[in-house]
Amino acid sequence: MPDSTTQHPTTSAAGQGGGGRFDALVIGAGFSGLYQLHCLRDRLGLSVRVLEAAEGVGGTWYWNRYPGARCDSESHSYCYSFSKELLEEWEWSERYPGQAEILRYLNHVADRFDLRRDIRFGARVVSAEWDETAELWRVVTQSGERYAARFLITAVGCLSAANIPDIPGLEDFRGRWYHTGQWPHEGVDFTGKRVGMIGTGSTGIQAAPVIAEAAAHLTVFQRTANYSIPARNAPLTPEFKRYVREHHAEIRRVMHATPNGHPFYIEDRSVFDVTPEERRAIYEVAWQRGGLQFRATFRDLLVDKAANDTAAEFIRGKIREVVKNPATAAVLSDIDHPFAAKRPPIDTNYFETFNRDNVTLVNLRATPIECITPRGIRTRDGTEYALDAIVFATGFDAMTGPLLRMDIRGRDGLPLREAWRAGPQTYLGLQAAGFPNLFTITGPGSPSVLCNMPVPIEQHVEWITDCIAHLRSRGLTRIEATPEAVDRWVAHANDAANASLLPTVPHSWYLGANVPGKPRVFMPYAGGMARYRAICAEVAARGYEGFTLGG
Ligand code: N01
Repeated sequence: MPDSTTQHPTTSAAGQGGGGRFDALVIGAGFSGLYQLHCLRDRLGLSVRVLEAAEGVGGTWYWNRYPGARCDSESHSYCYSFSKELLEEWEWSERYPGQAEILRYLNHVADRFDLRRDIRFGARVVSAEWDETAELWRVVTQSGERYAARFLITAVGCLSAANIPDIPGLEDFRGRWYHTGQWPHEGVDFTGKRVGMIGTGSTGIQAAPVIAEAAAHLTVFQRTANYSIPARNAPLTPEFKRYVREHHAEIRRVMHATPNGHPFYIEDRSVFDVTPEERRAIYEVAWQRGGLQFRATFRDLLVDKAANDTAAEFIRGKIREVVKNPATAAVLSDIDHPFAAKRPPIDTNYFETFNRDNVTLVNLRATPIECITPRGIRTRDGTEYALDAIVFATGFDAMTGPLLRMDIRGRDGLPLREAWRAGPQTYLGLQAAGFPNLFTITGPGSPSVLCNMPVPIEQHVEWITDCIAHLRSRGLTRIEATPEAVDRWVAHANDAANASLLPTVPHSWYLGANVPGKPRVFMPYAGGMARYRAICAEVAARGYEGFTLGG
C-alpha cells in the first residue's frame, strides 16, 4: 500500500497529542467529520486525525446554542442511516429535535464508535499547503501544531463562519452583544432586559419567540420580511416512534429518492391542475400539518413564478390573519421574493410573538440602522432604541467562508482564495482543480444546504471513502479534478440553478449576497440530490471520469 510507512501514533481516550503524520486529516468533528473518521479508520484501516476547533464534537450543534435552536428537518430523518444498530437504539423525543438533543446524539455517536481517541479538540486549522514532492498536505493549527497527510478532507460545515455586520459603533456599545452562532455555553439570562435582535432568517425566527418570553422587551430589526410556516412541533407519539422503528429502510428509500433528502415526496401536480378553492384547501392542510412539507404541495412552486405567487399570497394572508396590529402585519407580510427561493424558515409562534405587548418590530427598509450607540441602536430617522443586549441573528459567510478563512494552498502554492476569487469553482462540489487529494464535504457546487443535511453528508463521505479505497487498491497516490471537468460542472450547476426561481433573489445567502464584497455566485447545486447521487456514482463507475489519477 502506498501509505504503509505512515505512523500510527499512540492514542488515548482523552483526546490526542499534537502533530504527526497520518494517512488522512479531517477538519471538523460535526456530522460529516465524525462519519468520515469512522469510514476511513474503521472501514479502510487508515490512520486518521480529526482536527476540531471546538472543545467537543457537534459542529453546528456545538456552536448554535441560541434560545429556540432546533432543527427544521424532522428528527427521524435528521440522523445517520449508515448503522442499523444506531438507528435502532436511538429514539428522538420530538418531531423536530432541539439543539441539546442533537448534541447528545452526536456525542453518543462519538462514544459508540469510539471516535474521540482520534480527534484533536481545540485545534483550529489556520493553513494547509500541498507539498508536491512528498505528495502530502501540510497542515498547521493556530497553536502551531504541524500535521501531514496524503489526504485532506474538509468537514467544516456550510454555515459555520459567523457573519457579524460591520455596523459603526458596536465597540462603544455598553450592553452585551451575541451572535447566534457563537452563543455562550452557559446560556444568557434575558430576564428584565431590553433586547434588540437584528435578522429575521431561520435563526431569528426561531429565537424571537423564546427571547420575548424572557426579556422585558424585544425589538426585532427586520431588513427583509420573510415567509415562515408553523413547525407544529410536538413530542413524538409512541405510535410514530414504532412506525419509525419498523420502517427505517422505507424512510431511507424515500429520502434517497427526493430532491431535498427529506422523508416526503413532492406532489406530482401543478398549481394549475386544481381550482383556486382546491388549492386553498391543499395549502390549508399543509399549513395545519406544518413544516417544510408545505413546499412539497405542488411540483412547480420553485420553477414557475405564477405558481409560486399562489403559495406566497396564501402565506401573506396567514400573516395578516395572525398579527393583530395591521401596520405590523403589513411590514411582516411585505415580502419581496418568491416563497422558498430563500431558505424557508419554519417556526413556533413567530408571527404570534408580534401580538405581545413587549415586542416591537422595526422596519429597516423604511429606516435603516445608522449606527450602534453606547445605549442601543439608532436608525436613520433619528430614533434611538435603548437596549441592554443585542442579538445578531445575521447568518453566516456561507459555504465558502469556512474554507477561505483557512489559508489553503494547492499545487505551485496556488491559494484557494485566489482560485475562487470570482466565486467557488469545483467539480461536483468535491474538489477544486489545482488542489490534489483535497476533498470538500458538502462543498460549494454540491446539493448541501438545499437538502436535509445528513443525506448529502453521508453520500459525500461514502463517495470520498470509496474513492480513496480505489486509489489505494491500485497503488495510486493522488487524484485531482481537471480544469475541464470543473468548467463543465460549473456550467451544469448554473443551468440547474437558472431552471429554478432560486437565483432570482438578489439578497440571498445562497448567492453570497449577505457578505459585502463576496462574489455573487449561486453556490449550492440545485439539480436535486437524487440526480446528483446518480451523477457521482456514474463518475466513479467510469474510473473517476473528470479526475486525473496518478502516483
Ligand atoms: O441567517 P440568514 P440565519 N442589517 O442569512 C439579516 C440554517 N439554519 O442564521 O435578508 C440588518 O438566513 C438578513 O437580512 P437580509 C438555514 O439553512 C437552519 O437565520 O439579508 N439585517 C436576514 O434577515 C438558514 O437559512 C436552522 O436582508 C441584516 C438575517 O439577518 C441558515 O442557517 C436554524 C444585516 C440573516 O438570515 C442561515 O440562517 C437556523 C444587517 N447588516 C438556521 N445582515 C435549522 O434547521 C444580515 N441581516 C435549525
